[in-house]
Amino acid sequence: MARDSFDNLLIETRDSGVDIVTLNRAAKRNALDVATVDELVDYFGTAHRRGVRAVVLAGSGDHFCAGLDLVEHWKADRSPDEFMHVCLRWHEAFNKMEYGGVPVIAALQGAVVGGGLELASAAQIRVMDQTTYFALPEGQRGIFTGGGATIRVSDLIGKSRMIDMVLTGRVYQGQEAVDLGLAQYLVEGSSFDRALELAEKTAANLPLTNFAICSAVSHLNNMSALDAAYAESVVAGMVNTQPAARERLEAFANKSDARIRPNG
Ligand code: 1HE
Repeated sequence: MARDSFDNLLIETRDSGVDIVTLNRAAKRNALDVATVDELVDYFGTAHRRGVRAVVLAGSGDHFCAGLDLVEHWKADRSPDEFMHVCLRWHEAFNKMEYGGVPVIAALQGAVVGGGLELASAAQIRVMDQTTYFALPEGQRGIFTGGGATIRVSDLIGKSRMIDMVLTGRVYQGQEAVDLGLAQYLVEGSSFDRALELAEKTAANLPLTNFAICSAVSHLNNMSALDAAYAESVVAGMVNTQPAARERLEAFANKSDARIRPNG
């Protein structure tokens, strides 16, 4: 990591290669100030080369993240140019999450709103608990999204629903949020426990395979179908011939590996 210690993130490293990264400003509902976003850039910018196999991204307290630190923004009375650079820094952090090649599993509770939803939507997997709710309150606050909601939230739920959320302040929660694609999992108990379980599972995949899943898919989705098919073949050429995969393929061929069966 570029720095020795973090003030706004708590980082715990497990033997499995899973890191637990917790937004640690519960008193401010984990609102994203400049310092926290800098720490996210530093952490996610180096996670892959530090050998991190998967990340659980959590928020301390009752809420995952309240979005942009509105008080910092109000006090700073920023110029357009200054705020454009604030947003570019957010994009740097979130792009490192989406394209960095390390699986990020977000454990969500309470408010996941505004920039908090933008942060969560840069994770590969989102796990909700019964308290989790999503909103884009920018419209009501007299501002606009700046951390990628126009891209990632639109991608998750479609442009019309995203526009409705910002225009009307509509809140999504529970099964409806899962059905729309805001999260992949809704649990009765702790979202953190399920996120950790999923992170441990993904950490057992080969790192190059995870790199392709967590970087190539997003890049390929930005391309034309023709170019994506070509680039997918190049990525598969590398990943599907990696020496580390031979043992797993041999186990399948020898029938010593478990078969895929339906649940239940
Ligand atoms: C904050 C923030 C914040 C809380 N910036 N300080 N985001 C929003 O519009 C959401 C704003 N926050 C809320 O609606 C609520 O705070 C919550 C639903 C998240 C939590 O409610 P609650 O009742 O538990 O907490 P609270 O009493 O509202 O706030 C507790 C403290 O956290 C209080 O500080 P204190 O010093 O008075 O104790 C709040 O000021 C502080 N706090 N949220 C700063 N967001 C790149 S563009 C992205 C654009 C956006 O993200 S817009 C969406 C902004």
